[in-house]
Amino acid sequence: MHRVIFHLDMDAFYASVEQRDNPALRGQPVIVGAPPSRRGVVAAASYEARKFGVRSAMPSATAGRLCPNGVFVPPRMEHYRQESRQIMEIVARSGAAIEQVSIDEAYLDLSATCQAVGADESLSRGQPIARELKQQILLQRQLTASIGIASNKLLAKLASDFAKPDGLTLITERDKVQFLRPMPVRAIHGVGRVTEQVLQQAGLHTVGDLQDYSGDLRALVGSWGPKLKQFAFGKDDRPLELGDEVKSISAEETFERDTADRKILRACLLEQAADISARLKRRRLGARTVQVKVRYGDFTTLTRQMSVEEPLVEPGDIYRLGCWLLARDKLVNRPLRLLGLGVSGLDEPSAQQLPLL
Ligand code: DCP
Ligand code: CA
Ligand code: CA
Repeated sequence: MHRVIFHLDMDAFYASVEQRDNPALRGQPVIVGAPPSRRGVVAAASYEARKFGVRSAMPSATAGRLCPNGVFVPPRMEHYRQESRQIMEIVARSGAAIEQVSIDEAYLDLSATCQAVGADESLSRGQPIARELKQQILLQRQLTASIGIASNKLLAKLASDFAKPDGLTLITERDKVQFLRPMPVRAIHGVGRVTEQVLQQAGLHTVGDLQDYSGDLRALVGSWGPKLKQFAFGKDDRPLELGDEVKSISAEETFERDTADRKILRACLLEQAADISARLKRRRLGARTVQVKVRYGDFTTLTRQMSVEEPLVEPGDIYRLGCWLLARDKLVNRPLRLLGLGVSGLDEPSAQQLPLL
């Protein structure tokens, strides 16, 4: 069986939704996030704003400096989640098996629909299907998506990124090794900033360098070495994680001013616990692990987590564990810039926690 995998990713997702909903924003450098006068970061930047170097996760103040004419728009999370559901419904109608990886992206497995004699013949059968899918999303949601087609997740993701926005890129089995060669090592799934540095110090800058490397990558990156080598040649057998289970739910807040005020922090945690609990209940889930995240003025970020036997659902329970984690490790030993609360280890709540009908 030849694998045919799509990676679909919406273009400048939050910013595009805002531009669609408000024609005055079209063609403008739209920056979704906190205003530059406030603390906080950029969530999304329209392609017009990116010309000025504005990027997601950049402090809004920096974005304001880079792009003085930027139009800052506050995020509307519930609206984007709603939009995401509509898009994923269209995606689901393609008949593919789907792994949604984030609010605006998904892997699709079209192997069954596209089987042909050869691997590359199978892949090219995906092309009209991808074109049609992009067209449906444009017609029904007035938004553009980029799609990558390849024989696995690693390549499909690189392909969707390749011709953004409104792109459609197919990487054939024949071309994949060449396609990867000029890419920076950072493009490889799993290579973060630390690994990138280690590789660069060894003179390995591009994926081509990795392909040509005759030494043992294990000496550089440990047991991950052989896998990294395979990735460098475009080999990746990770399956799609099917089913639409969420793995974690979290909330976080950046404060207007760094604070160690217990009253403010407790109120913040309580609100986050209520939000998380509501999302758990909507999905009829409980959580076995609670995590807190703190970030100090100097951007040092710490997380602490703790697991319990019985899945938690109620806001009070999640809140108490959060408070306890903060206290146990004395995390509020100086003012916080950000406080976050999250849950994972999601599972059905135990029987006694189910509300009586
Ligand atoms: N997002 C965010 N904070 C980040 C990154 C992303 O809030 N640090 C949000 C806003 C984005 C959305 O998630 O619109 C999707 O993220 P992407 O990384 O896919 O980026 P975009 O869709 O904005 O742009 P691209 O066209 O590059 O995919
Ligand atoms: Ca996107
Ligand atoms: Ca994305």
